[in-house]
Amino acid sequence: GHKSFILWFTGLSGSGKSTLSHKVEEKLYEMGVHTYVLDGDNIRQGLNKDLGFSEEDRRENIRRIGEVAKLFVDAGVAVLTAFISPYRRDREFVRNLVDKGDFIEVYVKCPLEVCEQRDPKGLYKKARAGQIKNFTGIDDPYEEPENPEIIVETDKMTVEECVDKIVNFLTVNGYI
Ligand code: GGZ
Repeated sequence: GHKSFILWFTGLSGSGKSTLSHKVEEKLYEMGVHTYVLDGDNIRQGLNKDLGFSEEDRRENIRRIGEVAKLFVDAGVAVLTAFISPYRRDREFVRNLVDKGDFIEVYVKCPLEVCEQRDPKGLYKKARAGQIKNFTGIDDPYEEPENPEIIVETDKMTVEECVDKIVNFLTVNGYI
């Protein structure tokens, strides 16, 4: 058996949160861990489609995701979340929703310049052109985690190295 927990990925758009959460999920699945990934595709298109990107809406986005993640933990599922979650106090709110140790913050660290070069959806370009307002890192804040359980630097490490660091943390600390 295994403990259920929230693996909370936070970082800029294009930092690699979605990629890493799905790769870690694959590894956990192979190890027999029951997992679920919450990301923009299944949350911002559904439950949270009434929310935008103001500070208030981002807060409400993260609050609802936290409450849903908590339900998964109650159901015994290891939940992985991939949201920018730019505000420290919103991430701390979720941390405090669950038992101590059940919230594992993963800072997906990558310089803005690198995220902007990747620009997989062309959103940074639009933000620079003023076609998207309040874009995180351009004209909206990102508050770096102060004490994340895990930091992965996606401009310096391969995807495989990042995944191994996360899975190793879970193993060494008895989560899996
Ligand atoms: C940041 C935005 C914005 C603005 C649309 N700011 O790269 P993506 O496309 O797939 O990831 C981004 C996603 C961010 O949604 P989150 O729910 O993760 O944000 S938060 O945690 O702050 O609530 C980006 C896209 O939505 N996107 N407009 N203004 N990202």
